[in-house]
Amino acid sequence: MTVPVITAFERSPDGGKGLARDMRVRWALEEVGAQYEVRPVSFAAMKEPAHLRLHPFGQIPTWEQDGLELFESGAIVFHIAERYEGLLPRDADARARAVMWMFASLSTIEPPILELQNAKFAEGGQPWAAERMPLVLDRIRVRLRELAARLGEREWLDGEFSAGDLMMVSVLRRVRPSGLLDEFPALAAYVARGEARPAFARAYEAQAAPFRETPGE
Ligand SMILES: N[C@@H](CCC(=O)N[C@@H](CS)C(=O)NCC(=O)O)C(=O)O
Repeated sequence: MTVPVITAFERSPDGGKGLARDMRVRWALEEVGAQYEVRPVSFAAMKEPAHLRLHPFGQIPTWEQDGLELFESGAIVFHIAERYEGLLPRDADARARAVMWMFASLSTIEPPILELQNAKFAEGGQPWAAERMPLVLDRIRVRLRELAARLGEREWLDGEFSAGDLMMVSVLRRVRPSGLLDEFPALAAYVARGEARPAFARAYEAQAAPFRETPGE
């Protein structure tokens, strides 16, 4: 097996705060102790044929290893979790539930959070933007409240830490700048537990390092 190559932003809009989606892939790789290489891609290169052949939507992250090419952070993390030990339980039912939480993070929790980003950045200048914002925020609150209720006093969503938690924590980190996460202390603490994992710290450091090395850029 050759070392997998993943793609990441050459210049991340977040300047290395680990909100770009290569972070989830790096974190998964660090959790399972796999080596990997990172190929930075510029915004222009992402839309060129060579990258579009890998990723039809011209985005990061992607995965290349031994002829297998993947895009979609969820699919990549799932592939890592299946190929290596440590991110999915061996028990078949517990494994199915961990996968369920991966899907929940991406298809139920992430969409309203992305909508907030659209409302702020893509539609912020529209005359109706301010009027719409409370609706956008409330849709996120509904999901966070429901998720907090299910998490309850648990450390992780279902037993041991799994790829489901890795994806959920990654998705929740994206809403923290809005302040909404702090309205739900149990979820803020859950995210903090994820961030306290040594594998998270290694991944975070690796993605942040290039931005510190080129100050002012
Ligand atoms: N659903 C995709 C979303 C990928 C995505 O939105 N990637 C962002 C970086 S986090 C990107 O490449 N943005 C640049 C663009 O869309 O032009 C995934 O989870 O991998």
